[in-house]
Amino acid sequence: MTTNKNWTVARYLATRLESLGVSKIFGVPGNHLGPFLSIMQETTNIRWVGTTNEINGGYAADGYARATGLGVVGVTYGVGAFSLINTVSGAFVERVPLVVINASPTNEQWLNYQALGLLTSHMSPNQESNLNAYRQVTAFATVITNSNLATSQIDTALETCLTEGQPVYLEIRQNVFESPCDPPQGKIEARPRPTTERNGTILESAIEATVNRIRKLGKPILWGGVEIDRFKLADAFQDLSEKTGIGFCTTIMGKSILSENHPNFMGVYNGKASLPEVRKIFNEVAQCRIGLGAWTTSKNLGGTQDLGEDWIKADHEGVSVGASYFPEVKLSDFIAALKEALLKEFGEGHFKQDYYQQFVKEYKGAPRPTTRGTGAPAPDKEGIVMNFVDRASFLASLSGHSSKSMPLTYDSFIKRINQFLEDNTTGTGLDATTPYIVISDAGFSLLSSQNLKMVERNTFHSQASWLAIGYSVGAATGFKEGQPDKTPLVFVGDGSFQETCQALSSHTRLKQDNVIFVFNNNGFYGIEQMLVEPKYYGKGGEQYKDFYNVLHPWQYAKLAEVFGNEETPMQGFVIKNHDELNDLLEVIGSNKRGSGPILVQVVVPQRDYPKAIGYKVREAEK
Ligand SMILES: Cc1ncc(C[n+]2csc(CCOP(=O)(O)OP(=O)(O)O)c2C)c(N)n1
Repeated sequence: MTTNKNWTVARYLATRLESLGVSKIFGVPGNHLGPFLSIMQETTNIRWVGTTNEINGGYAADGYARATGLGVVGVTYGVGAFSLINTVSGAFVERVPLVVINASPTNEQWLNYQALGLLTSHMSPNQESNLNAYRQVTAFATVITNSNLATSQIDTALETCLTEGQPVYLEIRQNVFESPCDPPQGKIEARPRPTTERNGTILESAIEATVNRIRKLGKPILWGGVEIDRFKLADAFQDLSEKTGIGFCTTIMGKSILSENHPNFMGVYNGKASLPEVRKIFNEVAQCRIGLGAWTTSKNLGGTQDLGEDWIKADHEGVSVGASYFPEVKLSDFIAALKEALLKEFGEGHFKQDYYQQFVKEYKGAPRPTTRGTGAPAPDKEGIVMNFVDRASFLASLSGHSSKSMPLTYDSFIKRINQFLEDNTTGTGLDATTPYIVISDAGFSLLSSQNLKMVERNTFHSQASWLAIGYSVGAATGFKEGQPDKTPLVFVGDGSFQETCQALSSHTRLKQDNVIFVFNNNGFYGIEQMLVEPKYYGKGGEQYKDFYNVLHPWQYAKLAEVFGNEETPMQGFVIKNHDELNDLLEVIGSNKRGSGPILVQVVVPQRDYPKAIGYKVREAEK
């Protein structure tokens, strides 16, 4: 048995984290954190990944957590912790398990402040300032001042983190790290909530109401969300869809919860900001909608606000069927019971139907414009291009090549990337795998990349609820460290990139093979313009341009020279048309491990926007 002498609070914390599978910790040190990092490296295999600032440290830890199940970020008190807090808020809102270690001044320094009014660097006169701030954005926050209590405080924090799947905050006084403590005892695990008799009764009522609603309205469609991933319910969701035959869409946040090769997959539904074809089949062909673990955030519901009587929603441990609400129903119980009830009532495969086929049939009466001269279908006034006959051909129409000299647009670029992903897929159907993961930032990047076809589960990531711009570039560091066998493809607007571009330094330093596509719409906060004054994007709209959306133009591709060097190279490209994109994709496809990240400045016209957000312009011009 190891004696207490060999165990310190720093070793205890690092050992506990290692036992939970953590192998990298991200952040920016300070003298208060130093002792922890030295002991951690001496006593465990966890390695420190220093990032250029706390924001990138927080996003990296968040990405690592999404990839592996737990992320850790370490910072120094005050200056570091307050810089970090935005990123932790994102993890809190989006239910990402993160441990924040905030190394604070020593007990003696705090006593000096009390006795003499002596403020040590980074201290605020308010001794609880950091703690109180973090209480707002974590599931558990505590200050460790004494090694006797440290072990139980650490264990409570870690168990809370795993159980709630949310960030926890450990503020640890510098002197405590080296203080002796007991060795770890027992295991740290998540504690699932029990299902009680009362839960069972409410579940039965919720299921009865749901089945009645489906019987009455007919033609259901599932809408799978992020909780399917967070609560590890992908198999149960897939089983429900397959056995009952009900087709499914996902939210943006839930994108890639299942393989998008699944024959029941109908696209990403994101309210008015969906592709118009997806919106039609989801809202008009399907007669009732069943959200499972899908949050009604603004980005998931793009421009729509209230759900009606034709909606059933199960999430946040409650179920609503139209206006009736059934509390304390676990999503896992609901999905399993719904499957049983639907099979009993309607039989296996009863709901199997290609809603796109039906849409094409019903839409026949509508005029079909053709692109002048070519006879090819052109978008109608809702942006629908009738170049498909069923679900499979609609999804296939989202990928393809373009004429070589054609300038890039958001949609034509993404269509070609879709083709690239398809060309690089191994295997078929649900067994298909891809060497890539996609990390998409806010704005037009997200709205265009929502239509990338991800053939493998959990290969698409975005911070689509909190939506802090710049997330993707910082998070890529952690995704890559957590999933070294995948290559991150990052899609980010130029404004978002300007927030966190220093993360490129970590990408090169770690010899990551990330590909960062910066959409360069001539230095413009496009989505902001679209939200405030969409007329800018309509005919003769130049006059509506808001001055505050204009960015300072950078030569983005040249940053490869700044952040790379001979030992840790990085390549930069500017592309303007499909010919250049094709050449670039050859380079990306053959990029060798160790040849470093690739930064691509993707030049698109300033007034271009993804088709999915076209409803804004149409509404503004009405
Ligand atoms: C940290 C943060 N600051 C500000 C915002 C507000 N905001 C949302 S989108 C956006 C503009 C993004 O511009 P860009 O990255 O160029 O992409 P585009 O909109 O052109 O696609 C801004 C400033 C935000 N979401 N997050």
